[in-house]
Amino acid sequence: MLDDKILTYFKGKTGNYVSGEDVAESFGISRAAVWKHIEKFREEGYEIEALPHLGYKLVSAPDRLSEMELKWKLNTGIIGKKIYSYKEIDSTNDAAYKLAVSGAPEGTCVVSEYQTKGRGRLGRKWISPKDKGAYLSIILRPDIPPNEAGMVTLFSALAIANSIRETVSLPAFIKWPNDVFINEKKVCGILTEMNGELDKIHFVVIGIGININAKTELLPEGATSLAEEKGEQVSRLEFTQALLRNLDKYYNLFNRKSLEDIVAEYKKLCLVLDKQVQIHYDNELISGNAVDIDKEGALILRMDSGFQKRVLAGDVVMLR
Ligand code: BT5
Repeated sequence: MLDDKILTYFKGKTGNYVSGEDVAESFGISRAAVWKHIEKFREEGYEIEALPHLGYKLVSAPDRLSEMELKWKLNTGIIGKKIYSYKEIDSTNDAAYKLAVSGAPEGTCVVSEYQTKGRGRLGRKWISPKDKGAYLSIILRPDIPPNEAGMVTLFSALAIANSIRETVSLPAFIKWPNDVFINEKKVCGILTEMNGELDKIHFVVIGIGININAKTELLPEGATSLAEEKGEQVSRLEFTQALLRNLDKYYNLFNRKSLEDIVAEYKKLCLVLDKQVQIHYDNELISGNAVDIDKEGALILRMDSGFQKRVLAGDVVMLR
């Protein structure tokens, strides 16, 4: 789109004046047309100064998860090569799933500022306050059998926890398998959905919902946001870019079969290990000590009977 091309041009010259004539010439449009684009960018929240003899200067960009801003200096290998960004959508997972069915390449990312039907696991809802979080889904096409897909959720959780630690220096931990917690409150959830056959995956959609600047009043009980824990606003753009880069890094490790390394890192941040837990699994309530996580991402429970059980997914309640 011409809008994005012009913005990219301005971003490359952030802080410097660019003459209207230069922009007009570069894009083969009139100076009046340049002015119209500038007005539109301002409406979207870009701060642009205009001086009669000097031209235009981009001063600052809004904290929006637009395709252009997200891709700016992203430098990932696979994740986010193609980004579809929306102001509002029903569910980014539904949109990504449809794109994947119609052949979208792996790494394709759907991101939205708001979701009207954000989903959790097992038909639960994901509350998605407008312009306050990041709601995104990524398509992957790993060459693995379905029983290895659990690791996708695990490395995604690790990418999220590390992005939080790197960008806002908060103590993020993972509640196996798919929740990220800060100070015992849920800040992020992951919904991994798969399409495939018995022995082969066609694609996986990783859905990530993270509370960034939402006040706790907008969130369900027991939830928090990065801003609430940090005590200040957090750049959604910076965080989401860091997340895409970390997902790219861990997906590479996963493809190189460095599963032991991923699990070792995961275990350091995992809240449930060495704890007595209860898990709803296959319509059953089982309890025991969480003793390990294996290289397929399964939780190993030592039951009270002494028998060990491998659990692939479930809702964990920590007892002590
Ligand atoms: C999850 O499910 O935690 C996975 C959530 C995935 C959401 C993303 S957003 C982008 C993509 N598109 C979608 O439609 N979904 C994905 P689960 O473990 O089932 O947890 C759901 C439970 O978390 C709910 O029943 C609430 O108790 C709680 N919850 C809902 N919204 C929340 C929020 N914003 N923050 C923290 N907890 C929340």
